[in-house]
Amino acid sequence: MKARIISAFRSNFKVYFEGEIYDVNLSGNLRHFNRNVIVGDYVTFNQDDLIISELIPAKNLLIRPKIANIDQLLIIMSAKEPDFSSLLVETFLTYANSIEYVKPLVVISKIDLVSKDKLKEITNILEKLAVEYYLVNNLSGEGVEAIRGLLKGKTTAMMGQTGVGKSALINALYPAFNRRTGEYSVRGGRGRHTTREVILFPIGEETFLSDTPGFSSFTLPLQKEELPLYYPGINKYLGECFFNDCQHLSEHNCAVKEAVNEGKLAKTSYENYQKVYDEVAKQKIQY
Ligand SMILES: Nc1nc2c(ncn2[C@@H]2O[C@H](COP(=O)(O)OP(=O)(O)OP(=O)(O)O)[C@@H](O)[C@H]2O)c(=O)[nH]1
Ligand SMILES: [Mg+2]
Ligand SMILES: [Zn+2]
Repeated sequence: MKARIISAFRSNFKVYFEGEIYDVNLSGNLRHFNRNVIVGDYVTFNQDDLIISELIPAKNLLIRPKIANIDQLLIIMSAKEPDFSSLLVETFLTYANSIEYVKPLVVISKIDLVSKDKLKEITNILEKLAVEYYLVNNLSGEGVEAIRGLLKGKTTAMMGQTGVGKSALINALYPAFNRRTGEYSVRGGRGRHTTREVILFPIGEETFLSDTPGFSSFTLPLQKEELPLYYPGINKYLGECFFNDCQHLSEHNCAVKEAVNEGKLAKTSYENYQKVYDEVAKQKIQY
């Protein structure tokens, strides 16, 4: 029977199958599987002995958050606490763009904590990146219905720093799940994460929503040469520069640099790109 892994904690797996949740184990012969079974995977399991016998190849697989077979990624970024960071949104979008069959959407949370002007500043950046975005206040519920409308028939995961309100958004959408949320702390950093495990909630026919742990830092599992393909706002100039493999750095006749000069691409986005490029170029260990 084809079931879906909705929780994977150590060697305890829960699968969802036709409206029921089962605690299942992996088959003793782990060599069946060429990788770890993770949340979102489809597996074959036997209802009599509750053993997973087969891992069905996934259409996509994210490393962080660790989840398989998603259709959409909600990139959650708060307007404040923690502060909005265009560098981080662009980094997360780059990651999402690098994964096949995933549609990235940006959700700006905590819009109640900033002025209208500050919010305008944020939305201006997102508009120049030509990304689909939504604005929410998870505490009042403002903007949350628009998110609900996106979920039907899809598997949606969340991605974002710790404390941006991923779990709070789930509570705003589905109070019954009663997710634990954490106080925002300026100290932030490691050890302050409230959600610790990826979990997938079945919320309707073929519809799943995932809560995920946040990060305090994120390294792109990409090579520098891949950035021009995936970096938001920049990837659309692919093939328009003088050099076919233009990295948009010191090359002449570069369409990206022209776009910056013409105001079509935000200067900050281009500067972020350069920063991310340098960082990715420096990193030795790849996932
Ligand atoms: N004012 C305001 N506070 C919010 C909003 N969304 C979340 N919060 C608060 O922000 C804090 C962190 O929210 P969480 O939902 O725990 O954040 P998270 O992204 O799940 O964090 P991790 O699980 O650590 O990754 C909590 O105190 C929430 O009540 C919002 O839209 N407005
Ligand atoms: Mg959480
Ligand atoms: Zn270029």
